[in-house]
Amino acid sequence: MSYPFQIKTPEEHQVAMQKSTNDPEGFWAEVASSFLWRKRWDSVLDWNFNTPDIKWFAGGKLNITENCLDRHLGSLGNKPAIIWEPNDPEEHHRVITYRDLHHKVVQFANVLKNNNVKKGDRVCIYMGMVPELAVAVLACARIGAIHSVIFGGFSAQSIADRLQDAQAEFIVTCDGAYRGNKEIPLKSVIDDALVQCRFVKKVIVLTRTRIPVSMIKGRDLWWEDEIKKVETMGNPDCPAEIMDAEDPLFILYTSGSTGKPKGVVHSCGGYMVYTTYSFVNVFQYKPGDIHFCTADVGWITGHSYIVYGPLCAGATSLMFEGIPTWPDAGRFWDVVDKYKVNILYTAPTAIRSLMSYGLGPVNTHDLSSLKVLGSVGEPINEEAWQWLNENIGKGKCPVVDTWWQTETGGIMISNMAGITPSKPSYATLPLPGVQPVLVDDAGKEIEGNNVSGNLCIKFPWPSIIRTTYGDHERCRLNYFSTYPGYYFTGDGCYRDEAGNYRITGRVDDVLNVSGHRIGTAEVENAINMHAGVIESAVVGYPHDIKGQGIYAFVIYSSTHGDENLSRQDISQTVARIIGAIARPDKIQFVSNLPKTRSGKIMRRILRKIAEGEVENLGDTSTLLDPNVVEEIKNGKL
Ligand code: 7RM
Repeated sequence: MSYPFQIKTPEEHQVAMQKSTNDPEGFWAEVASSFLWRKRWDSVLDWNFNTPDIKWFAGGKLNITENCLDRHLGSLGNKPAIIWEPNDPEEHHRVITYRDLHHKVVQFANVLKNNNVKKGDRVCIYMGMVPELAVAVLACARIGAIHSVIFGGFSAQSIADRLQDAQAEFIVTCDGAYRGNKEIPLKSVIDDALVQCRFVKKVIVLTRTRIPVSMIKGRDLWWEDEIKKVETMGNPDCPAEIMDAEDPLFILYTSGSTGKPKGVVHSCGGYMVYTTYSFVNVFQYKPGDIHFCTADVGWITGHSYIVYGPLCAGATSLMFEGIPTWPDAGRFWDVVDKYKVNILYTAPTAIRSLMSYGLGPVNTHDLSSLKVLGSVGEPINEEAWQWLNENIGKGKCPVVDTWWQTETGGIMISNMAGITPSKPSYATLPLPGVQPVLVDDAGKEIEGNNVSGNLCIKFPWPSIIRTTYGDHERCRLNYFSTYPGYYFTGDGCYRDEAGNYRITGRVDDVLNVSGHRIGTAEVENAINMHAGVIESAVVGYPHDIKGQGIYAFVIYSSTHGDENLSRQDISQTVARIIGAIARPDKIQFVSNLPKTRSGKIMRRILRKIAEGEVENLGDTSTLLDPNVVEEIKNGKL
């Protein structure tokens, strides 16, 4: 596999940057030409950010799985597509070649068809990090069904909300999942969700942990039995459904500033082109390299840089079922050593957590295969950046700090490994075809360097969000109306003297906890479900490992009784309603919340208090009752 669009020198980078701004359509048409299209597009780009209405490669026809699988069979059939490392290092790993993967995807696509899944139907996938998760994703794409992967850490209630929003009638899950020393009963969580979702017709269950499950007659089916059925049917093929470039490929739910997660919709053509382009260029993937992205496929990073980007590029993608700290804090380095990993793409929170174990677990492994290190999910602090660079990369591996979002589909701002310079704590420069701008609160573009502002993008790129599922107006309001004419990211940003971008964090009510996006309103809603809670306000505060921690101020009805038990009850409620990832780190009981005369909670003040900044609270003149603040300050945890 060669990549005609791979940038190999700083000069080629210059050329690409210029061409992509002067002639974006010509630029992307050229990139797109090296993919497999059943019919070439009629027009490269039609767009209007106001409605918004964005079409890339309109009239083009393709199937992304033919690009990920079929077109590689000739040259890469026997090459590993997925290497799977199980949670338990004692269990056998698996190597799945492109031929194997093609076969499995075709088989499972036929299983879906046998169960009456049709093009455009929504299929919810709630599985652990097993190869069959990638198979299920690709099988949906094969037949044109829209997958909605839900991270295995979400609760039954979160699943039910997402099933309802997408009206998903089909589910693919596992009996259970292994994560470190824990076993998660996935099917049982699904069963709880389905009490509220009677419209679900079929649940296909893969065996992984053999934890006991309840299988409901007529609804629940074993993956293995369904595969046997298609095997006896004889026809091993499943021709790829020919999709329009703009047909939806998947929905992925993500948190915003409201209480309800949004179903971000990505389309087939543009997403394919952009994830592959960014994968090959940012990581400088070379044929034969082993790419290890430590994310879960339940997040966008896993969609784009474990499954679609690498597979479209004919790469070898390493999929890891476990966690960085089990059975010990050397697990990542063990995996790197075992498979001679060349590219390691991980998150600052994982790095910070591993840093705290010292160099013992690092130095007992051979990391000399590493060529490129990558970071994603949240700002990487300079200390973590240096640690990664020195102790993991031994000063020889470029570190790419990749800024992007669920909504952007692929990496937007990042250095390119070995091609453009890095700068610790800076994502640095936009990729070719990406046009970032900083705007002030009035929506006016801030020109020049050494400036800060709200990060917007002023021109479409192929994998931009197309809509929020079932509610296009919400997409417009969320991303395209704050600063008319621009896509607004929700992030604050600084641009240095050389034009490098440094993302400073969210400017809306979205938290980033261990690289996971969580809306403060979502957590508040969950806390308020608890019977004893009258009102709550949630803010983020700096956390050494998680990046941000969740701080909840709660007005509680019965202040008698054990406060710690009440805290645990509230925490349990949040885990039930959202999932364990949203459990508050701190819960402070208060008798009042700081409000303006019009009744709005002054989060700015709470944020300051949670950060430990109790002296300088800024302007408090609009406060209804200043005494409230004093009380909260005195009770700070
Ligand atoms: C890929 C992903 C998106 C939010 C985004 C930022 C933050 C992500 C970086 C970063 C600083 C980075 N998608 N973010 N990457 N901040 N530097 N390199 O994380 O939708 O889950 O989150 O994450 O705030 O808006 S996401």
